[in-house]
Amino acid sequence: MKAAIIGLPFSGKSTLFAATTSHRPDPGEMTQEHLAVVHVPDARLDFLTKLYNPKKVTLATIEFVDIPGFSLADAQGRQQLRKHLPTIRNSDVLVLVVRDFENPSVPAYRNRVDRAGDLSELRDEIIFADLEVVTNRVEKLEKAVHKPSKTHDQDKRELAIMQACQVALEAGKPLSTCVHNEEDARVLASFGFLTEKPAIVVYNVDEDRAGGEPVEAPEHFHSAVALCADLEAQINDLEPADRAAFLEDMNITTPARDVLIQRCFDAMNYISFLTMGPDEVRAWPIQRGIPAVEAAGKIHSDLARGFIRAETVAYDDLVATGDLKGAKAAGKVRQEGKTYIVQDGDILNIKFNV
Ligand SMILES: Nc1nc2c(ncn2[C@@H]2O[C@H](COP(=O)(O)OP(=O)(O)OP(=O)(O)O)[C@@H](O)[C@H]2O)c(=O)[nH]1
Ligand SMILES: [Mg+2]
Repeated sequence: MKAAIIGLPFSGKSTLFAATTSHRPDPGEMTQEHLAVVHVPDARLDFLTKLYNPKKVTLATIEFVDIPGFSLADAQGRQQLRKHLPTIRNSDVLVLVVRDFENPSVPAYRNRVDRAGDLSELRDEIIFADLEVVTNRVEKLEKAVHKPSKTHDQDKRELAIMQACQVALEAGKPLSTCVHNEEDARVLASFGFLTEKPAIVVYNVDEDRAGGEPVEAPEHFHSAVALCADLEAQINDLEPADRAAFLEDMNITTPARDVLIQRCFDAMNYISFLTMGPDEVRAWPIQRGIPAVEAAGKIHSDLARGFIRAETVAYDDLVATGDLKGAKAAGKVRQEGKTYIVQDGDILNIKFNV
């Protein structure tokens, strides 16, 4: 999973990126994109590790990419956004950082701190970026359907879909509202439209509000959160043993890093299944709702091809019964077939034959 951190200039994107990934871009590289991979914390693996003392423990990962700020006040700034569109289109989830802190030494965008105004400006620009692509496509398809061609029927259907997209965007609605069936999803998929991606808003607040105030997700956003990126980055720089005391002092229950990772997971509708054994204990991120055979395919295509059954135990049942032997004795180990919908925390042992 790849998450793009985007926003207006000086909203604190690189600071949030540092708080999340422990990677601080050099001051001289502020106009470049930065990429870092973080491990998704999963306390369940600790228990499994104690049971098996495996050679390897593998956590799920998320890639974060820090996109330089773009001003929407002039053509040059908007050009700046265009430059980074391919990376943003290639991401799965968007993290919009909105400034909500006073800091006289850092000029605020348009010289005022206005989180609602900034967010709506940002949102409009994202919608506009998609609208440009959709409009181009509509124009091309309108010409194409007037000529005989092998793809005529397909072009006509795509045109209808794209026209509906155009209407939605012009009304300020994201393209996520335009996906009603598999064909819509397939037609839109190759464009990497920004407004089809789940998006999270991070309000970057002053230090005295670092404890996080409840914030409602604005319409069409998956969720919103308030945090102080600057403080979180400083805490993240501390030795792990010293962090807890600081977090408590600042009334922060969960560090920004963990909050952001969890939000991205939730926005993508991801869960994790687990595998365990003496070689490796591992968390596997999957989309909620996928069947066991597809989950097996994430491990290796052979496991999907030769799938026989998934020996399954829920993590909580394993903990309650002590270990796999205990779980078996208590009748908690189930034999599930190809279509079984994998649940968060399921520990799977795929039986297969190729
Ligand atoms: N007071 C305060 N200052 C912050 C906070 N977050 C970031 N800053 C400061 O704001 C300045 C800009 O932060 P960056 O993280 O570089 O902002 P950015 O959004 O990456 O900026 P661009 O990439 O240039 O658009 C830095 O001097 C930060 O120290 C915050 O939560 N509170
Ligand atoms: Mg930056």
